[in-house]
Amino acid sequence: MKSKLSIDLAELRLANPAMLAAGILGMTSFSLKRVAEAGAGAVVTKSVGLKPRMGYPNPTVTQAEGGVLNAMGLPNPGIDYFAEEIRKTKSTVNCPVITSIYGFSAEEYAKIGKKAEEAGTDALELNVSCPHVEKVGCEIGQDPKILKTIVKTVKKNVSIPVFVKLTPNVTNIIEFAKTAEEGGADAVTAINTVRAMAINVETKRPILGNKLGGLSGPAIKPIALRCVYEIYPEVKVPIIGCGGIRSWRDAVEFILAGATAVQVGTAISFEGPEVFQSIKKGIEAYLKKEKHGSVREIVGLAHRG
Ligand code: RRO
Repeated sequence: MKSKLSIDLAELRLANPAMLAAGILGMTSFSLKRVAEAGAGAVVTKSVGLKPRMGYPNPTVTQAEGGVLNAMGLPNPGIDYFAEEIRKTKSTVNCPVITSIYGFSAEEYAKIGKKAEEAGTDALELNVSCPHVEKVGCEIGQDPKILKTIVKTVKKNVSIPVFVKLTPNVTNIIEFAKTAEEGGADAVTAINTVRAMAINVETKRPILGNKLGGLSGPAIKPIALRCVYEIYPEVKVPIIGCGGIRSWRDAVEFILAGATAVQVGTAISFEGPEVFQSIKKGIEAYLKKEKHGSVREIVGLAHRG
């Protein structure tokens, strides 16, 4: 039975629209289970590649005004090891499990996607938008031709839904949302972090080990919201809003802008997984107060003339 909070995302049914964003607490089945038990409607893993990868030297994270700057550099144990974590997660959580994947070629994306599918993941989220890793992140998400090839190749090789996480570090994000849809994407996630940096005035050097990183948190919320609002009238596939969401009010803003679901990331570092309960309860109270029958009913309402 459909509840007021439940939503359909591609072929997935989520009990509520607040999902765990990739990159936060998504590396082990233990932490994914913790987030699912806290009330997330779905969980997305940390991005995983074909081979294990160390990531960048420290510092990899620093605070910024209104947010967090990171340059982790895609640290991950590789899909062969991670497949076991996917299996364990699937056997212990009762919400959809989405595996975030990255690769250095279309074939690599497809290979990783197939392995994740075999391990039982419910959907893939293609990370084509890491703002600071050469030849894999934005370089893919900023090139429509490569982006389309990757989405098409993955779609040909798996039968589970494929989401594409878009970068805001482009002039016109609509073009990339449309490209992902043309390639066969079942949903788009908007947005990954905003390319950014911080400098220590005493050492007179960039703070992050990698110098450049990605900004997340409340500081990017208006940018992410604008991206969702711009994409909504241009594509038919559902949009997953991501960027600075930390309260039910933020979540509702994204849904009114056109998001079917939202992802919560940085807020968890500050408030813990309990943030999912307050978002869920807040959306429910909002629907009641505004006399709306369901979340589905308010998707994109901010576009009314
Ligand atoms: O690992 C990272 O440094 C990272 C990734 Br994969 C990403 O997609 N976005 C981000 O801000 N950092």
